[in-house]
Amino acid sequence: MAEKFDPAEHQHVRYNPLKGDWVLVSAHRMKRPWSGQEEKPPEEDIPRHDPKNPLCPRATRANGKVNPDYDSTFLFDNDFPALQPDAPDPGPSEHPLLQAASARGKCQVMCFHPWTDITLPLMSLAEIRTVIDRWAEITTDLGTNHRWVQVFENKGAVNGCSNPHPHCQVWASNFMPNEATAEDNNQKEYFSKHQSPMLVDYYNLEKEKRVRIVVENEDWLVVVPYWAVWPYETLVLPRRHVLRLPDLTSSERDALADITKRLLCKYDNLFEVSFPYSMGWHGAPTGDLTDAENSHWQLHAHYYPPLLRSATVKKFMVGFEMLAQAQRDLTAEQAAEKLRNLPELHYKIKRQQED
Ligand code: H2U
Ligand code: ZN
Repeated sequence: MAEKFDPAEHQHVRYNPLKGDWVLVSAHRMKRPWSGQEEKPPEEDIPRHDPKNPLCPRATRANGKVNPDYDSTFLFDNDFPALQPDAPDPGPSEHPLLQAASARGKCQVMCFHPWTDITLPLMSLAEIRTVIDRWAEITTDLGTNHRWVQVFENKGAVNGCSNPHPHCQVWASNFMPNEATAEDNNQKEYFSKHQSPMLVDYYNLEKEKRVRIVVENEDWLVVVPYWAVWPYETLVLPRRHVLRLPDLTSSERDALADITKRLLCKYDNLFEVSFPYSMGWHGAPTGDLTDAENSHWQLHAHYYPPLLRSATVKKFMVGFEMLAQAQRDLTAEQAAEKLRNLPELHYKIKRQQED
């Protein structure tokens, strides 16, 4: 008789309906020993205020401008923008193999808090709510004349973040980036087949199955998606069908602050370090596409953390992943269970309470 399939033991591929690609799941690989590269754990003794850090209140930035003495969030134009509003057009392509197109846009940076030694999970719910309101405002503002407004946070040195001060970036572009285009096409196709938005159906499915849930409240659900690539990747989904961040109601924003704090405390508690990740929001396109048919879209956030085994061993996306297909070493269900079972009280607060 053939052996019964066990996803935690038997390798298989899973389909990512948002991106339209596949991931190889080979959970038994976690058993192999590791003698490869180890990263430095994140720095613990960051000063609260560093006058030499260009993101701090009153500090001087690279362009010579002095930051205000801000006491909440602080938004400024990136001094080294990858997208500028006025780049000249490359003109018609001379050959189908040498295609270029115009790229215009705007890049901003938003500090979450005046303190350098704080991160989102350690901020109060009111402070996180302010960050959410700013994200929505920036989306509205830059969305008036850009097709795509990408709000993202790059956290942790292991993840390429250049500055420990809590902040996010916003890159707004006159074109749809690749990830946005793939999600747009795939959600559109699903909607035309099923007459229902993909991620609204997915929310309901995960609420019912209950095997990949990390945290939930009345308005939000966080899961390790069935098709996750990064070891502890999560997907943040609203209960209601919502196209973009500015469409969230006040109570949905409060609930988002709650779910964000709970998720990020769990992340930090996993290896008892400030957990590195890249996160970002995806919603319906904006600019001249704002009034297009967008009902196939559902607002969501992705968290892509690179750590795998410990605070110092990350997942390398090299070799087979680069040349063939993404691969993961534990199942989405195993990762969700691990995160779900972690306490929601931040380890630093717990330590303070014990002292
Ligand atoms: P990251 O650590 O996520 O790269 O964010 C820091 C951003 O802040 C980065 O994009 C900008 C950098 O260009 N920055 C300024 O705009 N001015 C400065 O004086 C320092 C950093
Ligand atoms: Zn997405």
